[in-house]
Amino acid sequence: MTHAEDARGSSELVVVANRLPVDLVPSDTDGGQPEWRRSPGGLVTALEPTLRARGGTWVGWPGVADAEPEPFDDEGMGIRPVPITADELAAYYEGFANATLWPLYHDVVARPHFERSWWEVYRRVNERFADATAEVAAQDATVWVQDYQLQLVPQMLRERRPDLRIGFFLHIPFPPVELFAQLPWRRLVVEGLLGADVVGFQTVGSAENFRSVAARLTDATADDATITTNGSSGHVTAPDGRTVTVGAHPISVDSGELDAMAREDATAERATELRHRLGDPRTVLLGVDRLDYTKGIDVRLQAFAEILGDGRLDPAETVLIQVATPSRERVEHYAEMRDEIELTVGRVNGEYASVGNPVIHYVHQPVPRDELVAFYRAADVMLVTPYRDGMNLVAKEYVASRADGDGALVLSEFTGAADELAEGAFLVNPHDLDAVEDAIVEAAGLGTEEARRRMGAMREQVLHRDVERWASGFLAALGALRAPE
Ligand code: GDG
Repeated sequence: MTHAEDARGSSELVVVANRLPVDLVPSDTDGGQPEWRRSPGGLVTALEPTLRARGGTWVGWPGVADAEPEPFDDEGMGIRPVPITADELAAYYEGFANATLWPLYHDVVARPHFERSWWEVYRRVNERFADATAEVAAQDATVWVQDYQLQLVPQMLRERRPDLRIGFFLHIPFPPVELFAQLPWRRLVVEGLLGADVVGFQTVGSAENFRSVAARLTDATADDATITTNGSSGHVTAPDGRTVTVGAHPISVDSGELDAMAREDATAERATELRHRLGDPRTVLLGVDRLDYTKGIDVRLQAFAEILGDGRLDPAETVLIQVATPSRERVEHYAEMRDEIELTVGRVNGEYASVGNPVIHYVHQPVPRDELVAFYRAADVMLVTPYRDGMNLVAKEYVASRADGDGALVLSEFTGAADELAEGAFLVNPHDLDAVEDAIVEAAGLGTEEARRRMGAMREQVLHRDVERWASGFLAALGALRAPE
């Protein structure tokens, strides 16, 4: 018996993610104890109730380097921290995850760095997550591993605990073989994923890419089943003869809660007040993103500038709010991009704004969630223009927040969300600046009836397919729950 088998735990359901649903926050006072603080997010909202109901455990990093907090029970949900040192974070997280995999998986929109030393640390940290999971999982338990930081965990876990049902979900796109093949450790990554029983992706396209990559780069074979977002999956026979189910499970948002928040009088009042503060313009355009080069913030700023320059929208009657939340500031690509975006904002305002009336309001700070919902409600046109995005929750949050049935969405066709929102959104190719400009102008001039028709179609999708349904659909594919109706 190995040590891991010896130390078998009692959790029937284990979620493994880079971050825990709680953050360890250093104390304000000298010598005080650090405290745990809840970190909100869709994944947490969707999984917490199921974990609590089943006495499950969440395995993840507590959010601070070099800390080794003890495991604890959070109202029926186990919390199992995985410690990571500052040096490991630089190599595993900022390096391999965010400067190698992130750009590679997003169509190489920035050049990925391939660093041998980062790979070694990525492997070591994945092993630590697998060890921690093997310790807490009960006999025959279900384990659900999340995202690109932990792609080696399924296989490592299977070696330690062959009794487990293992699922993996990738939140970002899975690239076509022509790009994925650049990765020096490509075979090891795919074999890592094939350790799972179910591998889930945001879109049919990513699931298909994975099946062909597995067949081309490993000894696995793929069947010729058709994958759909309505529940049909394909299969890959792994090199060890196991069947791995590969499917599309598009993630979503807590639509009901956003809809309810948007309906509150306080939200409507804040939205009106916000428009008033902006000078009661005719059209408010909005972008909300982590400041990331994949999000195409530069595209929409450039499109907006040209539209004003061509006189297609009047700078005296049009305002763009761009919320660009600070993100990954220690990764080189991000610092460069921030400078470029801020330069463009300054330039466009210099050219088209009058004193006291900027045409672009740029916010480089996190906005509280209720304020964000008021922004969504205040915006006539939402701009979501990534070069590539796994899903893009902002698009779905905007739709869920339009309880009034108004508003228009300009959406890049290279987001996962475009697969579901094609009927109501203005779909654009973000590389085609003329097309982006046309879509923005058309969306801004949309008549009420057509706006309501389009928004109605999108709301039907988003309110029905919420994040709860996503989680239960994936767990059902894994055999851990009954399929949702
Ligand atoms: C990855 C994939 C996939 C942003 N600024 C503020 C704020 N946000 C919230 C948004 C939204 C979330 O952050 C961003 O989610 P996205 O889906 O748009 O993008 P990523 O962060 O890149 O997420 C993506 C997702 O994983 C889930 O699978 O959809 O494709 O890249 O919820 O609202 N929230 C608040 N203030 C802000 O300033 N409160």
